[in-house]
Amino acid sequence: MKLFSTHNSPFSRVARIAIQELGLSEEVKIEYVTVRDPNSELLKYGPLGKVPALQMNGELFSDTRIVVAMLESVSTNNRLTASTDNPPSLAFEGFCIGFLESIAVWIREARREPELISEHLLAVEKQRAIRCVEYLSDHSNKLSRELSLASIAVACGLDLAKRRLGFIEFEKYSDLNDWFQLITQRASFQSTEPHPI
Ligand SMILES: N[C@@H](CCC(=O)N[C@@H](CS)C(=O)NCC(=O)O)C(=O)O
Repeated sequence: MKLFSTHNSPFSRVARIAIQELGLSEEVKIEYVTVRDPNSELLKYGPLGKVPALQMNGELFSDTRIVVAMLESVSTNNRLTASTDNPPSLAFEGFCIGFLESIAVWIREARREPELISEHLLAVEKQRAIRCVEYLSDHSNKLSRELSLASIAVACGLDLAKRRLGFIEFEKYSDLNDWFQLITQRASFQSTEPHPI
């Protein structure tokens, strides 16, 4: 199995953390590729060109949740994704992945050429992040209960928002901040830290 990744994509980081937490580090080779590049190695495997992408059983699996679900299918460790048998967990997982996506949109916007930046979009995403952090603080028991795709996605989102945007709203909420400090001490998080830019 091969995971296509970049060093700084938060979605790739979720997949790389999942590989370690699922005990698959020996089985999955990580290949670092470029994105938004017509010469990207990844385009030899499929037209999408997005990371993470998992090559497995002759298929290229895209989208973080699908990648993590496929990794889980060959792991003997506990699962990370929520089951359809547990609608509250599944709803929370969808929220958490959506939160990470919104942070990625915010960062992408903030890093455009100054004349191309939409202040409106920045404000929309900041407001969304503030709302979501408050919601996460009210539901921090769901994050701390067990390691999950949901908790990994939120931690990667908060970590990147702090590093790239200086967004530290979550530090106001002690339960959420304590959980964040703890989860980011895990070896899987420490070894996948984004590079400075
Ligand atoms: N919803 C996708 C998002 C993946 C994504 O947008 N990845 C970014 C890196 S953070 C990417 O590969 N972008 C390359 C591009 O837009 O061409 C997932 O969950 O995997």
